[in-house]
Amino acid sequence: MPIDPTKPYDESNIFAKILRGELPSKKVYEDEWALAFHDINPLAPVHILVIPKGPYVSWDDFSDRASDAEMAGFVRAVGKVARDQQLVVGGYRLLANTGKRAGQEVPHLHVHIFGGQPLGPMLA
Ligand code: D5M
Repeated sequence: MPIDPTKPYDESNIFAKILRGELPSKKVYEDEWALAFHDINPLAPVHILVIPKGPYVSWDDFSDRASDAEMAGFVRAVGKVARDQQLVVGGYRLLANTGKRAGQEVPHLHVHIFGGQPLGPMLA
């Protein structure tokens, strides 16, 4: 079910549980601001999700409420993960589904990193 953007942050969402260590993930990176792990249902040879550590429902919520330090830390983490995964030379794609029409399923902001193959004009 796509998320309902009118609802407050739900502490029981899957990514909140991963952040609290209550569910496992295939972690690739972690720092003060962000956690990155492999998507459970990869759509490309490299498909990683990067999430902020703070309780933000979506890109909309994050860009509205997060501090400058949280935003900078998160953006730097996304870039670092892509570099660490050797994606820069071949190229990669970032995607943040935001809200119902975009089909956002998990109500904790996540940026998808896709790479490892030619990606074409859009991923489904
Ligand atoms: O994408 C939500 C993404 O989250 C989707 O690609 C599957 C992924 N997902 C769901 N549960 C897990 C767990 N437990 N580990 C890793 N990845 C997961 P959206 O942009 O909301 O449509």
